[in-house]
Amino acid sequence: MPRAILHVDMDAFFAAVEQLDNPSYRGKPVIVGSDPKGGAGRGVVATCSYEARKYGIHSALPISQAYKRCPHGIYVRGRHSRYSELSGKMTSILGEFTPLVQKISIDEAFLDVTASMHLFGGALEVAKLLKLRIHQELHLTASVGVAPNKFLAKIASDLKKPDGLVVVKEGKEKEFLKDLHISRLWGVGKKTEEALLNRGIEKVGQIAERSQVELNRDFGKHGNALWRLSQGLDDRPVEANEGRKSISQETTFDEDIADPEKVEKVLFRLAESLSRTMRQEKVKGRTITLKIRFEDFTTHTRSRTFADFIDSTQIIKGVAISLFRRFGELEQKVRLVGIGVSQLSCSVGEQLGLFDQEAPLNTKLSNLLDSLRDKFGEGAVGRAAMLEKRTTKRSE
Ligand code: TTP
Ligand code: MG
Repeated sequence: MPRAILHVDMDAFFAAVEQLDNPSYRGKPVIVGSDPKGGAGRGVVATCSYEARKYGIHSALPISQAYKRCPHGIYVRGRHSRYSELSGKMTSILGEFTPLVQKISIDEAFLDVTASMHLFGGALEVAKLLKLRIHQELHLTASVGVAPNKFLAKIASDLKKPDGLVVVKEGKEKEFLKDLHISRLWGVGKKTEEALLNRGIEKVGQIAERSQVELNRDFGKHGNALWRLSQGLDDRPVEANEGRKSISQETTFDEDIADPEKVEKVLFRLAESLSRTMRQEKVKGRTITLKIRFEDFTTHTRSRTFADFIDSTQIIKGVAISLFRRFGELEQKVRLVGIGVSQLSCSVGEQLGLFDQEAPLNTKLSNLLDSLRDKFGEGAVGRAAMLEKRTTKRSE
């Protein structure tokens, strides 16, 4: 049975949010990124409004270049927590159309509406309705692609931005792709693009005309993939990622512990390790929960929820310790402690890297420690409290 896949992508997302929250920015070139410092600033553009794109400004352009091209633009720094908040609202709206929602970045997601579309009158109707809901409820616009698979839906959503809606009908895949530039093919990087151009192949249709054997000969293991994409074939499923609700780590002590300081040291280590896993898996969460089990097996949890999504070691550690201290004097020995983070959000993946220069010291430090551990092993580095722990151990 043919599938009905939607790809939804918000338009100029960060910049559109800035225009939403600051009415005086509307209709004007708004550039979100690092401080241009009158043209001398370092760092890059995260994104910009469509008004700014007319000046040749785009994501990843050095901010100094952007300033040269449009000195009168409105330059703003990113407000990630606000973007995450709206991203979460977008996900909630999408989830009302199907449980099969795969969020792939802060502002885009795939939906498989094959089973649910009939409730709404078809895939196109779902697309129209969800665009309308996003507009009415978030006061933002999204572009949507509707197609029999993810690959085509993703290309389709990009074709008529902003506020676009493009449908690729089953059976029309090759026709749809024929005149598109090869750079639109997912997975065609600079090298493959160059190799294709060297052979005079510029349009997707020209790949489709070649035989599989020929493509395999010229492009090795990429040959098959190229051929399949040029035919509009892609059978990857939409993998709902909303299933995961929390991430946690816990430790059961070898011997029950009476000393609160020792418990706190273990919480510190758990916070280090949990937050590191979160950064690796690119998840952040809003609720931090401390779990504690006493020697008689009674188990308690205490939580704190934030407005922002977080993965910072320092925050997770600080909250876990303060939740632990709320238990006051320990009347029983502690058997187990754990830290969990829930209300998870999908992260923006690599894109966040563009904010590195602006990243708070904490994030930079966490990332640095992560990479040192990757290189030299878990024991290679530690923060002061951990060193203190080692010293204590040695003197024991
Ligand atoms: P995109 O969807 O790629 O871009 P966009 O929504 O700003 O514009 P478009 O209408 O073309 O979809 O990315 C979503 C957000 O992710 C974007 O608003 C800012 C952030 N981002 C970065 O921080 N750096 C980047 O290089 C890119 C591409 C995006
Ligand atoms: Mg977008």
